[in-house]
Amino acid sequence: MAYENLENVKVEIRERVLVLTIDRPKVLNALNAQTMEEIHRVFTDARDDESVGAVIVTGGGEKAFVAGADINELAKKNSITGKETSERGQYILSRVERFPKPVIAAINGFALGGGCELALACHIRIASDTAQIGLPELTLGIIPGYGGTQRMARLLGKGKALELILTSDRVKADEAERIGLVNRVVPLAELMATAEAMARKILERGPLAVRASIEAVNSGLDMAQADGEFLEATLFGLLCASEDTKEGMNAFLEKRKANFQGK
Ligand code: CO8
Repeated sequence: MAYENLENVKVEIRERVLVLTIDRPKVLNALNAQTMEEIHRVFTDARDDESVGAVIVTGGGEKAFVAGADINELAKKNSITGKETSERGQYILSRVERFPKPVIAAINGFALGGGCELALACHIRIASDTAQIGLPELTLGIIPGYGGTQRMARLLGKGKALELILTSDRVKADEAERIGLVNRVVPLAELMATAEAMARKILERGPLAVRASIEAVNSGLDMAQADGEFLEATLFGLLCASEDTKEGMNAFLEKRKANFQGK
């Protein structure tokens, strides 16, 4: 059975939108190893779950999305276990990034360290006006270890990413929107409704095209542009053979709403 034996995260599916709540509010939803594995299990189950078309990731409680990796566990790492933990987290967050259905981070407070890295792995980030986002790892004498050095630089550019990493400064929501770290800022009370509305808008699009777009953007960023364009054309060609594409075109020509089946 899917989504079973979860202690540190909560799962709720509302009409094809799965809301994944990281739920350890006493420690501001810090990501211990068990929580990371539970996140991995939810995404693994949701990948094959046809009743799920989109995922929203958020934090339990009033204050935090996720305030980082659990420092109680980090304090015990040596060079071997530290590297292993970093690699495991990178793997789990790359599964989030490459998830074939849209993943929206609803950032409801502190998104720090590993929490910021989790948000960076999501496809779209919506923040509440109470959010504070940053990579404070250097204050602990470590560096971001869940892909943050790579994703932050790709999202913001090298200069801004290095500024935020080296200073460990937290940015408030309006600044995060200005620099492109989040897509949109809304009042806290409107956060989940805004994330859900965006998920529902994407659910109206052709699901195969949604999947192909995520793949083209993710894989393309790791390629030379000409190779990325080759991938784009190949995915475009594949979609032209799908029933969804025929339905999308016919619906337009017949002046009706498309009824996509994901085929
Ligand atoms: N880990 C463990 N416990 C935490 C964490 C955390 N990351 N963040 C907060 N807590 C705990 C606090 O210890 C506190 O517990 P208690 O009530 O028992 O004292 C409780 O949560 C509430 O926190 P505060 O009292 O500190 O709340 P404040 O509102 O005063 O402050 C802050 C909120 C500013 C968010 C503050 O809690 C803070 O600075 N937290 C740590 C933020 C941080 O440094 N995050 C980065 C962690 S390192 C990381 O994420 C590395 C990722 C890559 C790992 C690679 C694998 C090897």
